[in-house]
Amino acid sequence: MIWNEAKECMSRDEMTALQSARLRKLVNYVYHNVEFYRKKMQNVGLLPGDIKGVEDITKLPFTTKDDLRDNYPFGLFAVPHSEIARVHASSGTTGKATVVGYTRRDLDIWAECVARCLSMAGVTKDDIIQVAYGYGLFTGGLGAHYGAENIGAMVVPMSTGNSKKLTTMMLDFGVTAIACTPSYLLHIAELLETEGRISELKLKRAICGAEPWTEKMHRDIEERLNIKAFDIYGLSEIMGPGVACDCEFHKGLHVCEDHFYPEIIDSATMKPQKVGETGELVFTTLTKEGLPLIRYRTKDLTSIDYSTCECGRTSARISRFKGRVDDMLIIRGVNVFPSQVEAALVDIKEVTPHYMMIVDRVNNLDTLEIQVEVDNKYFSDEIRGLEKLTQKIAHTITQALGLSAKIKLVEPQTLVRSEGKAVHVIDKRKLY
Ligand code: DLL
Repeated sequence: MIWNEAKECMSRDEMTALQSARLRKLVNYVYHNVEFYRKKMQNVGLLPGDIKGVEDITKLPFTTKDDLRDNYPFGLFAVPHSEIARVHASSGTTGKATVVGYTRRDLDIWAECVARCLSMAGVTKDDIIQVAYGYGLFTGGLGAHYGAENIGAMVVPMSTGNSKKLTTMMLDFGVTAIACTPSYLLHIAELLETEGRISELKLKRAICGAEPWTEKMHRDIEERLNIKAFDIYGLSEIMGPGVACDCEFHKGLHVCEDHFYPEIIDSATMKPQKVGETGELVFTTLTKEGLPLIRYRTKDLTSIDYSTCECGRTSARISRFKGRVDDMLIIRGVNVFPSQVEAALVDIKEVTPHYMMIVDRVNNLDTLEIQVEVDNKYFSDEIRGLEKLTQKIAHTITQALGLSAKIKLVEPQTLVRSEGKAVHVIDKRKLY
């Protein structure tokens, strides 16, 4: 059974009418409850009544990650703290986290959207599902967890970090579904191959997302584990996982359009792209109460297709992601901006502003090395000085990024100087 046929198989006209009604309500809501939006609208002489439907959406201002950062932590919330049931957070562009808040109703809708996505992937109440996204401030773990519970599946809340335990339980419990990042699943596949235990698996499907992956990687996961893999997309600002997911036909990810209105824009001109053309994905949250966002620029590059899918769903589909507009890296599922490293290093007086981040993937696990130029004297000093400084930088970086990195101190003038835009990242991960 499809989880929510009524909402996923509407005609385009019905969907547009629903979205328009919800948009009108939303604009009125943010105008009266979020000073940031009221001011933005007033600045361009816009009143809530000017927005009659989705055809007017381009009159509304955009929202960016910087807006969230500038209003850190709760400045864009539309309800008092007493109405917020939970917060999550992800990296901001300069080290400050992007904090997102949910009312009780937001959490229910989130669980429903994730449930829809998991159903698209064929998960039912008969499944035993391991959730191996991180639990905590990251939206992946709890987001997938409540979606799976909503379906009635038996949930094993693994989180990340203990692969041996994960594979043992996978085999002992007869786990039939797993939700985790695609790179982590390949790592799990390798472990099971090494142990020669693939044939004992009961695993049938995986719901993977939170980072970019290719068709080739998708096929590789399916073949090595003898399962079906599905692509789930989302971002914390909009909700978390469950904004979109692909079905068994894998012809794009179905967007939960009754809750999130998608647009594709040209990020240079900020004008809408033609249907089918690649551009930056922009979302307006149509039903969120805690942190409603208007025209939020995701920076993710994709295209959109409104035709009915072979599965029967009529919801708009976005294509597998083609990259990002900005320099955000996703390392072991954690969003990292080079500017965060820069901000962290500025506070350490012993280092120069020259650094290089080297990202790689070893045994399907992401690695991050940060090379930092330090004064020559540290190299002439006894070795203890160098070690102490390395530890100090490593600690600062872990605090700043929420991710550990290998720190390598190098002598002045070691790192290549760029003549144009400074290059601070070498990403050796091959997305194959
Ligand atoms: O990654 C939410 C999530 C958790 C999605 C678990 C799917 C599964 P953030 O940490 O805010 O939220 O990161 C959002 O991750 O803007 C994309 O650049 C990237 N991303 C997420 N899913 C996919 C995907 C979660 N399926 C950012 N394919 C987004 C490619 C993805 N990129």
